[in-house]
Amino acid sequence: MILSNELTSLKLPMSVHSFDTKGLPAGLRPRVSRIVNDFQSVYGQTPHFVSRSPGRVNLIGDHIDYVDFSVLPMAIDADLLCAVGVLSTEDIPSITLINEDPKFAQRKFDLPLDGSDISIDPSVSDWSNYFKCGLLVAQQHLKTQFPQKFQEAPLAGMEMYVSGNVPTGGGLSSSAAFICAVALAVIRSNTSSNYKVSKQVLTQITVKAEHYVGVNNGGMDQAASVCGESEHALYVEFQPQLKATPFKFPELQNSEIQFIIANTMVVSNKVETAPTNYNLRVVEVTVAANVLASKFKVALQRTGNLEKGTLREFMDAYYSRYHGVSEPWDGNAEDGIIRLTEMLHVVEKSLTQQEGYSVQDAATALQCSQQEFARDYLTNFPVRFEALKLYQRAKHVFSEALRVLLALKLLTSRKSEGDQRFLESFGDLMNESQKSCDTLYGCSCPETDELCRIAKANGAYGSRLTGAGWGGCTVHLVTRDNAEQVRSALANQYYRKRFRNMPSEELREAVFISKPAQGSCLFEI
Ligand code: NG1
Ligand code: MG
Repeated sequence: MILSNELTSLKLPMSVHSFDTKGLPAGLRPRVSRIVNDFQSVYGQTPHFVSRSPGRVNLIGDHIDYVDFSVLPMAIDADLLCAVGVLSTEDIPSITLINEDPKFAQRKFDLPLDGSDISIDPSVSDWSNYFKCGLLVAQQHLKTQFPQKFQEAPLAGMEMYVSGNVPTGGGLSSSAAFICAVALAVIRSNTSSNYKVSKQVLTQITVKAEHYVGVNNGGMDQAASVCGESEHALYVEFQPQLKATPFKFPELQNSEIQFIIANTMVVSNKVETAPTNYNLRVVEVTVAANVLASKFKVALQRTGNLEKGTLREFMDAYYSRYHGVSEPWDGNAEDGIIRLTEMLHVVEKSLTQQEGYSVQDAATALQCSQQEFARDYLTNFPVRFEALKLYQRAKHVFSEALRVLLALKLLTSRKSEGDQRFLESFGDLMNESQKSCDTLYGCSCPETDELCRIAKANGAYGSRLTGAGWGGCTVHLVTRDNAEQVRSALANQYYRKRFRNMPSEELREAVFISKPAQGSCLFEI
């Protein structure tokens, strides 16, 4: 199978035969040989192929992908490899999963013989659930591509050996890396080696995979994991269609831009905390969009990521009604900056700031009963709350979307600026993003704040949480010249203080300099 880029602007052949290894991390070849050997020793035969998908770090733009505003992540070297042996069609189609890390216990199960969907129980937290998510979306893809073959027949069975080095619960998207590698593996196991799947399609089919384990996520992680390019940040747009455009970091005169990733070591289990954290935020921004729509007497299109409408749709509807601009925002940065700035004024003057909205308040604002409100907004995914902070959440979303556009402008029109000016301006945007995540979105934590404080005091230009937050990882903008100074300050003032005897190997995994890496790929063995 070839993972082609035909539908995106990215170039990278994905079959090992025409493999450009330049963009891949130096450590990958030995790891691929090792996983092939490990597969042989546990399954007694050579795997047919190895699929790979990396983790990601988001430079700026958190908690806005699910309302369809653009984000700026990059794939990282840490990744997930799946070595796969495909069972013959005569065998009972079963799946065996073995993970190199013994904390993920071996799993084995049969696939439904009639081609029906495999069941996933989101109330059970188990690594095989993520496998099943990847399998399910790949199966749906195969059913639409080859209905005669897959509509009522089982998928091929697989023996899989998994090896990953993306920290779990660390905000670097180990879940997306696993799901994307699995989806790629399932498609490869059930098609011929010249079947083509584009990166855009692989991203599209994996975007909603985690919904099956109960997380109402957006599409940033999958886009970054699949479409990553070495030396480039990715500008990921979700509307009018999914598009990942690589941008090279500007070259500095005597130095180089680098990013440090530092893990708070506070593990945030997204599935368990979703009712008060992630999914609740999705509800809050959805209610905010509808309250604003009702105040300004506009209708939301409801054609975007969220069934009940997004803040981006509110922006378009408002613009159409009050400025006579019926075309939705097309992603143009200048136009976006004007529209988002106006949205911030709109939020300021029309949403209640203080206590937030009770169910009663929200129902009144939406002119519906409390029961109708609960039915429409609170049932798809479980949530728990006392008050919905509509003002704070909407203000974060519009200001964060604005910062992404300002960051993009800096990346693309830097020539006239000096290096120092660029670093400071980009860093300021990251710092403002952190402040907004903390004070308006409530997704930071004391450990994140501490890492950001230490990094900035020791020369980082910008520091922020990355990904969902509530723990997990932080990202810091540095240059080649001061990277070591910032890294060792973090090591001494955070890790060595809190975890007295942290082995140096673990320290290297907790705080490291990261380069943009290549996205998903497949090695035929
Ligand atoms: P992480 O931190 O990788 O789980 C999550 C969402 C993203 C995005 C960010 C916040 C999943 C799989 N991913 O990322 O879609 O919303 O939070 O920007 O839940
Ligand atoms: Mg995740």
